[in-house]
Amino acid sequence: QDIFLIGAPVDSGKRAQGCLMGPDAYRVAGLAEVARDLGHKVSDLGNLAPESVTGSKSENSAVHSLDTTIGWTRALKRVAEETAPKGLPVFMGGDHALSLGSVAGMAEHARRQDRPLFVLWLDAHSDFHTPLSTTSGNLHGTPVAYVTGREGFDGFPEIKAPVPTENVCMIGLRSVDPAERAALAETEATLVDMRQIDEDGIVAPLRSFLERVAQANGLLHVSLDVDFLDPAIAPAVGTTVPGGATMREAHLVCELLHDSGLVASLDLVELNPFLDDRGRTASLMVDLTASLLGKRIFDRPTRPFGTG
Ligand code: DIR
Ligand code: MN
Ligand code: MN
Ligand code: MN
Repeated sequence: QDIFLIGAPVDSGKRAQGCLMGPDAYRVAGLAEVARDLGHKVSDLGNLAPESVTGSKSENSAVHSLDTTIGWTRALKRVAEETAPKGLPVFMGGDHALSLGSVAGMAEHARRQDRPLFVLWLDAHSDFHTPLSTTSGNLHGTPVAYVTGREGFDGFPEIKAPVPTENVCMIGLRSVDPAERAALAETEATLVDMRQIDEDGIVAPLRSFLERVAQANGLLHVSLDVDFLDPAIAPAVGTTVPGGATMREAHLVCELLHDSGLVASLDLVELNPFLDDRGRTASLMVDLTASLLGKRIFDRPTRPFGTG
């Protein structure tokens, strides 16, 4: 497979800085080499810069860094549209505001292919705020709302084919704000919180989602937020929430994603190397990406997706 590494040092989605160092941390942790060792053809496209935007205003005075975030969204949407027809784009963040652009670009790519886009959101948070509903003013909490076509994203690029909420699956939820909870209740999104994972395991909901993607001949975008993982194994994130996914749950998700053959694009977001402990969070994110790209312990017969 052709893999394109896209450095996206987005740091405008929240106030604490440091995610801008993420792309280089992934490079130092050997992301390209690991993918090459698995037999892929890897090109590192270097780091992207935001388009220049000035004069944007929000009705919500809490919102900050709007110009910069719109500039990033434009740049990332464009590179996603250009890269996706040629292979698998891997967006090395950068905070989760980068997904405003990566998923918007993938939605456009899917529209041009006349295929539906599905989104798997691996995160402690639902990121379903709009610029009007956010109380933190942190736009990293808004990408799912944007790509599903919610109102309030004035100044952002138009999304011609919004992702239907029934095509969204969130796994790992344990921090959902009241306004997000209320808005999500009006949707058809699949919401898998940590309690459901505890009770039923992580495989059942993932497998049924992947089967739906396969049956629809869909393209799957995966957005992996570092805080999906338990902070004990992944400390390098500004928004740690205790009680997250374990090492094996996370690898299993990535292994099943590889077996599905459905992944069209990947975000690696919210890594803040300034908060890391001898690089172990960056290394874990690279290990998980390796599982998603085909690293396995033993070969085993692939259980087919899309056949029920
Ligand atoms: C949080 C953002 N709900 C907010 N969520 C985070 O500020 O609105 N996403 N940290 O990963
Ligand atoms: Mn997030
Ligand atoms: Mn999060
Ligand atoms: Mn919040």
